Amino acid sequence: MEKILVTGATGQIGSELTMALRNRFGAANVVAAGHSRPPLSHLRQSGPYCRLDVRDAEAVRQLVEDYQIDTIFHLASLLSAVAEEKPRQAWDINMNGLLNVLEVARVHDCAVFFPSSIGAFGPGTPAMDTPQDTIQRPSTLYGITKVSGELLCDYYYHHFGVDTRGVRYPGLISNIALPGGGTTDYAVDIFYEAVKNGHYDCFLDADTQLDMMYMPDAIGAAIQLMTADSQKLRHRNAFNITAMSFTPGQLAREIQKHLPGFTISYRVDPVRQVIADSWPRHMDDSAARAEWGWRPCFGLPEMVKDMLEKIAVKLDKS
Ligand code: VAH
Repeated sequence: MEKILVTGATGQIGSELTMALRNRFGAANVVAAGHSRPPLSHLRQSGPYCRLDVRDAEAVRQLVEDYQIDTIFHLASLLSAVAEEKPRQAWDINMNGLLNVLEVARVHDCAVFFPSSIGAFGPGTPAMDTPQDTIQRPSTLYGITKVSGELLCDYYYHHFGVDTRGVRYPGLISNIALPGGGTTDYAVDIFYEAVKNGHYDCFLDADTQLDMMYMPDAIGAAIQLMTADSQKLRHRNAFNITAMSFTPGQLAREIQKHLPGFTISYRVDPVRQVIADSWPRHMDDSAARAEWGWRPCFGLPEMVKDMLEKIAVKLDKS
C-alpha cells in the first residue's frame, strides 16, 4: 500500500481510518474523499482532501489516476436506518458507488477494502455464534446492499483478479466522528447523554443483544486485513469480526460503574428495533483469527472507561 484513497472519509469509520493510515503510511499518501458531511478540521489540514460522489464513475476514475492510487478503502455508504427511509438512494450509493470503485480498481490494478456488516445477515441466519459461511437473506435494504456488495467483491476477485477484501463489522463505537443514521448509534449516543445529562432515552429495547466493537479495533482490523498475506486468505468478502456483544441494559450497567447516578429509559423506535431484531446476536469470528490473526483489544469494560474519559474531555466535563 503506497497510495491510498479513502472514500466516505468524513464518516464515522473514515474520519479515524484516514488519520490512522496517514500516521502509518504518510499523510501525503492518503487521499481523503468525502461527500455529504464536511471533513473534521484535522482531517482536512493533515493531508489531501477532495469532495467525491462515488456515483460519478468519471470522478472516481479521475481521482485514482490523478493520485496514482493503488489501494481503495471504500467506506462511502448509507447506513441501515437511513437506507430504510431512502431505499433507492441507498441502492444507488451503496451498489453503483461500489461498482464504480471496482471497475476503476480492475482497470488500474487497485486493491479494495469493502466494509460489510452484521446487517448482511437476516432473520433466518443462526443468531448465536453466527458461522462465517451461512445463510444470508437480510430483510433490510442496507443488508441487501451489503450481501450484494460481498458477492460483487468476490466476483471481481475471482473473474478479474482484483484484490478485494472485506469484514462484516458489528456496531461501531467511537468518540471522534458521530455515527450517521445507523441502528447501533444508541451505543454512541448513550455516552454523550450520560456525560451531559446523566440520563439516556434508548431507541432499542433493553434486551436487544448485538455485536459491537470499539473504533480502534475496527481501524486496526481494516489495516491488518489489507496488509495480510494474500496466500493465507481462504475467504475474502467478508470476514466475521467482533469484539463484544451486549444489550443496552448491560451497557447502561457498565456506565453506572463509573457514573452511579446515570439512568436509562426506553422509547423504542419500531423501525430500528425491527432492523436490530433481524441481525445476529454474536458472530463466530474464528476464520478471521485463523486466516489473518484478528484479535480485538477492547472489551466492554475497557471501551466504556475509555469512551467516558474521552467524551468528558471533549465536552469539557472532566
Ligand atoms: C448501522 N452502524 O447501524 C451500522 C452498522 C452493524 C451496524 O452496519 O447501520
